[in-house]
Amino acid sequence: MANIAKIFASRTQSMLQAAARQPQVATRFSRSASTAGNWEFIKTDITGEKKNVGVITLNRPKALNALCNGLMKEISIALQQFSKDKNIAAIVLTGSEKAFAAGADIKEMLPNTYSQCIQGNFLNDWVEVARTQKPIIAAVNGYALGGGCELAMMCDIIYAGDKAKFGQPEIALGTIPGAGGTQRLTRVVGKSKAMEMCLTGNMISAQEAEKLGLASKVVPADQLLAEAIKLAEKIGTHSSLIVQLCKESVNTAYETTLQEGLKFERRTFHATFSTADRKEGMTAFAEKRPANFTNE
Ligand code: DAK
Repeated sequence: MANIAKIFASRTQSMLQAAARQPQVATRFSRSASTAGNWEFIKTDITGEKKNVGVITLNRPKALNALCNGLMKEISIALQQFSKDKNIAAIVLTGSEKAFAAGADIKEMLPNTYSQCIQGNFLNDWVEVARTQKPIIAAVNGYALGGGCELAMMCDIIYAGDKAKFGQPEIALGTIPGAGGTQRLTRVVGKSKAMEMCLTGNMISAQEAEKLGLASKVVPADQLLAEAIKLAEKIGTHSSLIVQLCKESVNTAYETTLQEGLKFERRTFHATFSTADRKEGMTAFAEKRPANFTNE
């Protein structure tokens, strides 16, 4: 009990501090967003009717968007920029029609030794995706293999194009998944299916991914990005402060016991009663009008 209360108090405090810092950071970011375009491995865009959806497109077509260090660094920077932009409500991460990402870059990894992996903090930029506080939707067309599948699972929601393929083929390379394939996948699809995928390297279809709960929706490939942006816009109609709290609460389900998670959820629910947006949301309902959230 004391433990969960402590976790909650420190998370809430850091969230409130982050929220308090946001306006100044956002002003700085609006400039850097407009200069975004100097990327080598990705493209970024701000879209949606209210220009509140950030899109990151992996753009390394010759290597099927293999996730080299440079690409992961750029994703990490783009996410930090979108995080600091107070106008961005949600982020969409996507690839090409042939590949979301065919995994970490095998040729780049090939010469690494054990001591280099440990001492060089190997693949450190990968942590940024799961650390991002705003919702991230993975829009997956084509291959999402190895690190590509893991990258999608670090996002909050996966939409899949109807020809998408998910898999953890590391076993065939003489290694094992290293960015969540044995952990996040197992929590989502259960032990038997995760074992089967990780031990055989076999791919599953978009339809199977949806059936297993790995993807929340399958749409025709050519409509995938539009559908993902529509979803991001829907999320963007709500209070971004409350969306952030809600995301954190759902994620807590993966990281703690049921009792601790329920306690965290209840305390977070109570915390919404200290916000202007909770009051506005309920007032708007009672007055039969749309809510006008201020993210406070
Ligand atoms: N890395 C480097 N290059 C790749 C690549 C990859 N993962 N996947 C494809 N490519 C390159 C190919 O080498 C080829 O390049 P060129 O030969 O033309 O120069 C080009 O992309 C086109 O590929 P193919 O010719 O193979 O295309 P196909 O349509 O015939 O086949 C395929 C598509 C996706 C089935 C095939 O390319 C394939 O099997 N790719 C490898 C998939 C794979 O094994 N992925 C897992 C990689 S290991 C960690 C974080 C992450 C990871 C680990 C730790 N930490 C944070 C610690 C992740 C590890 C992995 O992902």
